[in-house]
Amino acid sequence: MTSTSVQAQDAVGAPPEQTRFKAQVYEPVQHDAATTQALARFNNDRYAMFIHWGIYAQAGGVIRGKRFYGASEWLMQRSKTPSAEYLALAEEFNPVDFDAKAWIRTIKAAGFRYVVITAKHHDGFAMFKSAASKHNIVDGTRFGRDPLKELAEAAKAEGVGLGFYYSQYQDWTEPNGGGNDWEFDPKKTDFDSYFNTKVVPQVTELLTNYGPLREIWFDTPGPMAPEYSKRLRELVKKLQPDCLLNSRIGNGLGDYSSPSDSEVPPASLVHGGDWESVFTHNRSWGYSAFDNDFKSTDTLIELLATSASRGGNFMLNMGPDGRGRFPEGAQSRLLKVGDWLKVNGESIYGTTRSPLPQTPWGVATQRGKRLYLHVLDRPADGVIRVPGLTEAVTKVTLLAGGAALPFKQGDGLAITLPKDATPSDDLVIAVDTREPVAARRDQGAVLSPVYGRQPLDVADAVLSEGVGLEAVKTQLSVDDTRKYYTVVGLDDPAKSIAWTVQVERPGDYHIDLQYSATAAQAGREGVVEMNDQKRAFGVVETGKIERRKPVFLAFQPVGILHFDKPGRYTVAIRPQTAGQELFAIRALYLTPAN
Ligand code: FHN
Repeated sequence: MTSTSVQAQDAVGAPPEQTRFKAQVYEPVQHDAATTQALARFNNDRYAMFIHWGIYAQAGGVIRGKRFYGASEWLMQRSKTPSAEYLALAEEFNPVDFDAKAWIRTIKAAGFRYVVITAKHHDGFAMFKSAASKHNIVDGTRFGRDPLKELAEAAKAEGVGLGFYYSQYQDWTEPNGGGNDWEFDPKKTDFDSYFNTKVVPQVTELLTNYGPLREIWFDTPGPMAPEYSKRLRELVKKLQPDCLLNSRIGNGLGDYSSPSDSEVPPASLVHGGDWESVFTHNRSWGYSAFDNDFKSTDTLIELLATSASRGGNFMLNMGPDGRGRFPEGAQSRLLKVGDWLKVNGESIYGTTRSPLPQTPWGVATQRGKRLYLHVLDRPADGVIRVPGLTEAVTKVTLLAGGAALPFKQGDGLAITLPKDATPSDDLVIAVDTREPVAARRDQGAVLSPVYGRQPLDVADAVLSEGVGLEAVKTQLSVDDTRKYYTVVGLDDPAKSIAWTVQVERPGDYHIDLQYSATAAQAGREGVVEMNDQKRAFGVVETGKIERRKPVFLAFQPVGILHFDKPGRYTVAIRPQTAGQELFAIRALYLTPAN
């Protein structure tokens, strides 16, 4: 039995009022030979498309004339629609514009290396021919074809990897499935029967009828008992030993980790291991008729580069509409990322995580003796600095066009960007060295006055004894259910959280604190300190943190720190007195104040 992977701190199944979760750390895990080989290919790929497509696309987030904002694939649950009414969508669903070959052409042109599509989501409707349930696209719609079969053939012909998403616990149109408490009595649910008569047969069909699969992407295991995760793992590995399992199979039995939705794990929590971040493109996984808020090309490239710089994959979602079309606003932006990858793809595919600490200009990826600098924030003075890079540099080139760039090397590396460098997107610089650049991630975030506000995330802080890191599962804004990190136990002057920073040159920096605080914490006092400089502050109440309600985070100015010479410093926060937890801090920001 192979060793298992890390736990996914997925909040599904947790009590609804729970907002704090153990922060997930990503560690290397031993696997059997087939899984190890499959993970090597997985890590080489780095970039995938996630597709959420089901009869919910027919509704597009609207039912009985009412709009439901956010994730449109949750329409049935959010509207508490009875199964019979919801399944009537299948009678209308007829994706006449679906063209698997066109989808795969777009996927390939956009630079994706594999695609994972929903075979069965929480609504229980199978997007493939299934003998286990008549609620499937072949037997239950006018369309009458198996799109997963057509997609599998098209993907194979073009060398694109294929995986399937499968909701193994939630099934809202099955009395014995999980999650439908508006129609069925949870106390009368016979999950074992559901698992044996639907989940096992359908997962078997998926692993038998569609050729080799890269992964089965399970989701929301909720309270599902370990025996079921174990049986699913054994079933998948028996039928396709090199088919990977994500951590949302539940009970620590995945081969790689799926972080929370819309999260790239903080670099300091990644000590190795395999993971794949997942993001919506707008704010819904399924097609939404009224959400066209698609992330920009620059944002997508930044998410891809940042994921790769931390040693993980980036899987970006597409929600095709009820006719089987990719929304134009999504497709056009993806194709521009594909154009960027045609020029800069070597800085993503097959790379390993950055050996550098946090830098204000962007992120890095590595491949042996070549370091790729992804310049996401252009410096005002046109010089990219990498302090402490002492490995002998032999060549510095701009990937786009291949021009050699002037550079100086002393106790670090300084590269001068061309004046006419393209104004947008991620500029990638290749730095060739005699020896691979050694890891120096914990040397402290680089602080430079040529950039604006620079964040020190609490996830990257060194925590004193008795202080722990937690993930806060809440809503950072109306539709943004991302989590953020904070600390627990910061309640005594003997305890602190601290960051090391590398200051390039002398100067003043303004301090701001980003945090939430309850009424009980209001009035608590803390201090930001660096050497003999101490900047006191008082905590203000921002409100309770609740699971599905937008949380207000204070952004509080505290004062100015003066760094009198280049070098490494420690910036710390500690309570002034013992008592309540000081606050739920998310980040400390330093902004040049000269
Ligand atoms: O509930 C699902 C959701 O609909 C979507 O499929 C996401 C994708 O990661 N997974 C669950 C929420 O985390």
